[in-house]
Amino acid sequence: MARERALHELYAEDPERADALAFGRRGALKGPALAAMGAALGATIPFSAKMPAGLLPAALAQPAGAAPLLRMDGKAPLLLLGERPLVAETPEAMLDDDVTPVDKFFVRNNGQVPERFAGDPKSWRFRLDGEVDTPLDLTLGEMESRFEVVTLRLQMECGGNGRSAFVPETRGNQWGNGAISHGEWTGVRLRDVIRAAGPREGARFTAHFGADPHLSGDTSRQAINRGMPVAKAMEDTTLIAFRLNGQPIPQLHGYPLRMVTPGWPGSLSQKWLTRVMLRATPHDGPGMGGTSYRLPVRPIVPGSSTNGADFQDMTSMPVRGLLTSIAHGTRMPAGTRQIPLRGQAWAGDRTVRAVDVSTDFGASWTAMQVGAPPNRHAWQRWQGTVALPSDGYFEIWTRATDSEGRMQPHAAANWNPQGYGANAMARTAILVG
Ligand SMILES: Nc1nc2c(c(=O)[nH]1)N[C@H]1C(S)=C(S)[C@@H](COP(=O)(O)O)O[C@H]1N2
Ligand SMILES: [Mo]
Repeated sequence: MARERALHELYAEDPERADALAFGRRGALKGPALAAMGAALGATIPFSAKMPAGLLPAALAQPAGAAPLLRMDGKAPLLLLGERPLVAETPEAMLDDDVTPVDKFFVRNNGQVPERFAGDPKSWRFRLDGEVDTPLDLTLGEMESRFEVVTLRLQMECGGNGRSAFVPETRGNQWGNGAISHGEWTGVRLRDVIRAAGPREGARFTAHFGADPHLSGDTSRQAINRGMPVAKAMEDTTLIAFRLNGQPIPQLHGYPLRMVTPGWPGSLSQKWLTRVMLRATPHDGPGMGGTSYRLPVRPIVPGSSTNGADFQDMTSMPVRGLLTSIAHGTRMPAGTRQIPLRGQAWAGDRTVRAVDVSTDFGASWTAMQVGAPPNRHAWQRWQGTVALPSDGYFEIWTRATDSEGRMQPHAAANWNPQGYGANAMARTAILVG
C-alpha cells in the first residue's frame, strides 16, 4: 500500500487484520497443535491453558545459540550480527555484571573501524565550533586538565535494540535485547566544554563527527554523524569520555575519545570523536531526517511505506528489564521448584519503578525488588524468586515499568520502517526435568 495509513483507521475498518498486522498471526494453536508443540519442545507445558492462542513458544521463536559467534581478541563470544560493518550483540545472560566488562560490550559500527591512533592519546585533537563566541581547539590532554573529570556508570543502548520483535520484520540489524551496555565512563562534561566556548543565543542543536571511514572508503562521506538538542548536551551525565572501566577506551569502542549520551539512542554517542559543532537548526548529517532514528507521531500500519515526513526524532529510550542470571534455553534438574532470579533494568531518561515476572504466560505476576541507580542514567539491579508447580517447559517473562507508569508491552509496538524503540517484554525459555 502506497499511502501511509494510521493504524486506528485500519482498526475501524478491519479490526482482525489490524490486530494480525500489529501482533502477528494468532488463533492457530489449540488442542492437537498444542500437543505437537509440546512434542517439539520435548516437554509438557504446565501452563498451556494460560497460553495466549497463536503464541509461538520463545524456545522455538528464538532458538538459543542460533547466531554465529564473534571470534576476536579482547572480545567475548558475542552474537555476530554482521561483519561489514562489524556488529555484535551481547547475549542477555552475559549482562549479569553490575558494570559491563569491555569484552562483553556490544559492538555497533556504521562504517569501518579506523586505524588505531598511533600518537600519544593525550595529543588527540578535538574541536568545538559553530554557534559559539570562541571556537575551541583542544588536545585530549588539555581537556583533561582544564575541565572537571568525572566517573559515572552509564547505560548505552542502540536505538534499534529489540528490533527483531517487530512484525513484519524491519530493515536493520535484527537485535534481540542485547544492544545495551553499562560501563563506568570517565571523562569531562560536554556541558563544561560548551560553556567554555561561549555558546551563542542561537545555539540550539549539536552535530557530532568521528574519525571512522565510510564503509565504501569514500573519504568525502561520513559513516554516521548525528546531532541532538543542546539541552541534552547540557545534561550533567552527557560526557566526552576517555576511559572505560578505568582503562583507555578499546579501539572498537572509540579510542581514544568518544561521546557518551546515556538514555538516548546509542548513535548519539559518537566514537573516535573529533568535533562537536553547535547549530541553530537541527543537524542534517547521515543518520538524520526521514525515517532515521525517528518514530511515527501517530502509529502507522505495520509494513506500510512512508518517507517519515511526520515522524519525530527519538529522544529517551523506552523502559526495559532483562533477566541476566539464567540463560535462554537453560535446562534445570527435575524437581526444581524455587528459582532465584536476578537482572538489570533501565528506562532511558527515566527510572524504573517496578519489575514483575510471570511464569504462566502473563496470567499472574510476581513483583521483584528493584534497587536504586548509583547515579542518574545507571542501571537498576532487580532480584527475587519465583515458584514453579511442576517439571516441564516454562517461560519467564520479565517486564519493567518506568517512573511515569509506562510498562513494557507484550509485543513490539509503534511499528516503524527502520525498527526503532521496540521494548517488548523479555521471554526466557527454561526446561525443568
Ligand atoms: N564514529 C562512530 N560513532 C558511533 C557509531 C559509528 O558507527 N561511528 N555507531 C553508533 C551506534 S549506532 C551505537 S549503538 C554506538 C555503539 O557503541 P559501541 O560499539 O561502543 O557499543 O556507537 C555509536 N557511535
Ligand atoms: Mo545504534
